[in-house]
Amino acid sequence: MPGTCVVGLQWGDEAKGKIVDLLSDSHDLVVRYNGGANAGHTIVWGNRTFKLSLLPTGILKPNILSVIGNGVVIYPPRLLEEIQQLHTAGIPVGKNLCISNHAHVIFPYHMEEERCSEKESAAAIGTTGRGIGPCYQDKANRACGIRLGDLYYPDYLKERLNHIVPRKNKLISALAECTGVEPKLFTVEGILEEYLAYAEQLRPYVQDTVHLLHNQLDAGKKILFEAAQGSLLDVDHGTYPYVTSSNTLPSSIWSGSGVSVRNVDRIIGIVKAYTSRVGRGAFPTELNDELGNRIRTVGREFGTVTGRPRRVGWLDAVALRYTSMLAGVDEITVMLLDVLSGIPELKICTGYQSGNQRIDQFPGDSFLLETCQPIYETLPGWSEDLSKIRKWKELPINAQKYVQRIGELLHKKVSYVSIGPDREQTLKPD
Ligand code: 2SA
Ligand code: MG
Repeated sequence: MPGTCVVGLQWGDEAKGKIVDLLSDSHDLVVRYNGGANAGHTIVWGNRTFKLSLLPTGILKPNILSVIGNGVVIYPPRLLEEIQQLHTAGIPVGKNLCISNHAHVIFPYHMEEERCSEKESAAAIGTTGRGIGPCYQDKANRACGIRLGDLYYPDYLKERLNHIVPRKNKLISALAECTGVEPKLFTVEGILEEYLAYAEQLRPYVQDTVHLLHNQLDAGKKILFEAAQGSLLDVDHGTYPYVTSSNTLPSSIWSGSGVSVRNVDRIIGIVKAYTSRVGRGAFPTELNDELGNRIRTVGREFGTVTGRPRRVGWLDAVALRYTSMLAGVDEITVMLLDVLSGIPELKICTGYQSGNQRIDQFPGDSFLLETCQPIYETLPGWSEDLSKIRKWKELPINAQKYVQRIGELLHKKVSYVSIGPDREQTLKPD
């Protein structure tokens, strides 16, 4: 039974959560395969709003099995907080949540390592400060990585921490010396006690998710894979080094969940009607003016996790052609179209100028992207409020044309257009 993947085609925050929520009705499982508590999904459910970082979007529905795959990095206190938040709202989390025993664990020393490295450093990436980079670094390095399943073997865990914590304290002190911050150091006993307690609370959910997922596939169940962050933040293909530390493209479904991508026959690329980015790095279509401020305010473009104002700009079709190719998307959805209402003229970047050269292919190097000036195509805007519209044909003709142009530029079918957070504010182009 084939599955589906939902992936953001920009720098994250494309409103993937809304589409995952919609599609989850026709799937049996929702699976996260990358990232950690750096992700932030805002899900509007009836008159309630939930902000989730680690839990898959499917968690609001008890009949859906929500799985956190081995490719995700887990900060246990945050995960427990999210579970508690749902319990308090009357949404129980029980057998509908499974977490891979092979997912790597984020410890407080990871966050401290990141803080001491990022602080006022010229090499800062502008991270979310959630320990994501240092944890993936330890996973690849092997000497200091700890997986969720390891927490259930206290003697082994203690032995590992005896080796890791002194190293981390030295590393943190050295980084702090470079960046001039006051370091915070750790003890094995403190961490051991804290994490053994988390392990007990997480015990009902932790298991071998690889066999679980394959058993579900054998039973004919349908899986929806939910990518975190956006394709331009992919550690291999994104705007390196201003990327996250995981592969955000659907390519990492295989490694991050243990399910072959042969089980995925529909890949949906999520595109925001404009562009946003958080953190440092080149952004050719960025609007550093009043219009940018207006889009940020109307689109509520502030980080779900950190509250940081997001940088905003025009839609970049050069970047989108690159990511839709890399992600192998079959179709796209255009989100937050309503935010552009009232802007007399809209621009779409269709090429770059670098020196006296025109560039039509997205340069996968951040330092080359820095040199690119956008070449724009201008389209007429619309003034109408879109929020009450329920049918594609009722959209102002210029809004329809804007969406159709995005589809044309990417050579992709637009399967949904979103004009607000509610489910009813989702239109299907004819
Ligand atoms: P990290 O923390 O190591 O993954 O940061 C590396 C870069 O990746 C960016 N990044 C993000 N960009 C947009 N949205 C993200 N999630 C949150 C949200 C962000 C927030 O949904 O709003 O609350 O600030 C996210 N996560 C990582 C990050 O900005 C760095 O550029
Ligand atoms: Mg987000």
